Amino acid sequence: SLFLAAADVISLEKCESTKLQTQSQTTQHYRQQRQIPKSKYHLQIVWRNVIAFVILHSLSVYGLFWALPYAKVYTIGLMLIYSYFGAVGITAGAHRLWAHKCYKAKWPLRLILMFGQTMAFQNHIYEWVRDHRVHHKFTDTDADPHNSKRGFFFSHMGWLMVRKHVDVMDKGKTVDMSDLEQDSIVMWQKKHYLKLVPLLTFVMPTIIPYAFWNEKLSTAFIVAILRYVISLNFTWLVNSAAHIWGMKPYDKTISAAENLPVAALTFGEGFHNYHHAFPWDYKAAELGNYSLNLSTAFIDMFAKIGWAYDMKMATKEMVMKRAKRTGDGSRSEHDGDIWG
Ligand code: ST9
Ligand code: ZN
Ligand code: ZN
Repeated sequence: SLFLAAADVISLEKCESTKLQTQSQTTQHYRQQRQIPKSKYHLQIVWRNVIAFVILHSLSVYGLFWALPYAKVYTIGLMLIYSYFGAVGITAGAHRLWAHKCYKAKWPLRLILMFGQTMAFQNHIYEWVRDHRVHHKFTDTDADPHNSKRGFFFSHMGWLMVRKHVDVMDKGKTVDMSDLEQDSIVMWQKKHYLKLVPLLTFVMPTIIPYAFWNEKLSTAFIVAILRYVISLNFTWLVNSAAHIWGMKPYDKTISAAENLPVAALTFGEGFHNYHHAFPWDYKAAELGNYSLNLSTAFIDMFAKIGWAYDMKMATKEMVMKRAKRTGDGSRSEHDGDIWG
């Protein structure tokens, strides 16, 4: 069925490689298997992923016009709840907690974030974080999984439809992942990901509306797909649009930019120039503007009950100093924030 085809996106190619290889053999084996000389790069399209994304996007267009308008209000409510938890699972979880260690979280919060991150179906936390740390360490080089120098489409979704550049594997090995290996919640999700992801992303949001408020199975299923595809595209905009368009008040030498529309669509992850300048700041923005940064609001809410703690934040002085040294001049000395 469809969701299994979608789950296949992550499973098939990996099964053989993970089972047969040890970590240290991977790159060498990968080259031999595909006959890639050390220096050369061949663009290799992974057709299974292309097909999966074409199907998912086609169903979403159908869903937007012919399923969503006929869906029951509770089904739409569930879609919004799913969007919220999927989003914070990525932003407050995979991104700010696990990839950048911007704050610490007690296990109940990590459990909530892990399930939210699974609902987002953007690879398991371990893989998401590894790719993201490699993106920060080698931004806009061949070792960057979604190198924005290769254009909007590649950095948006094209990178998920081709084999990775060998530099991603080679240089990616220098990234330390031992902190995640010690997080039992992360490792539990990694182990059970292929069962959890279809269940949480597609089966549950199809069955729940059918069982509890008599929604048509097909409507519930298409709405679940639509929710998934919208959240994917919003997320991908951080890698594409926010690496192309916007001001660079903190560092004009990098492609990452302050992109307000993207920030609004991604729970506050579009202040990307700031984020690349201060990746450890838990707000991922200079100011904690809740309306544009629902992820910061989420973390602060859990800080109130002590489940989130040790939040890291750049001081105004640090930010000013950096803006003066490397910024494009768009952050005035009097502003608290370039957006006023
Ligand atoms: C998705 C991810 O959509 C989106 C990430 C977005 C990030 C955005 C960040 C911005 C901030 C946050 C914003 C949030 C906003 C949220 C708002 C929400 C409204 N380092 O990958 P393999 C090695 S996923 C080190 O198979 P291939 C490693 O040994 C969408 N080593 O390479 C690995 O083996 P193992 C759904 C690395 O064969 C081996 O290489 N999922 C690294 O070239 C092979 O790795 C999909 O579509 C590294 N970074 O295949 C799945 N990487 O893992 C798509 C690899 O065993 N993925 N190695 O250790 C695939 O099918 C494949 O990965 C591939 C490449 C075809 C793309
Ligand atoms: Zn970036
Ligand atoms: Zn980041």
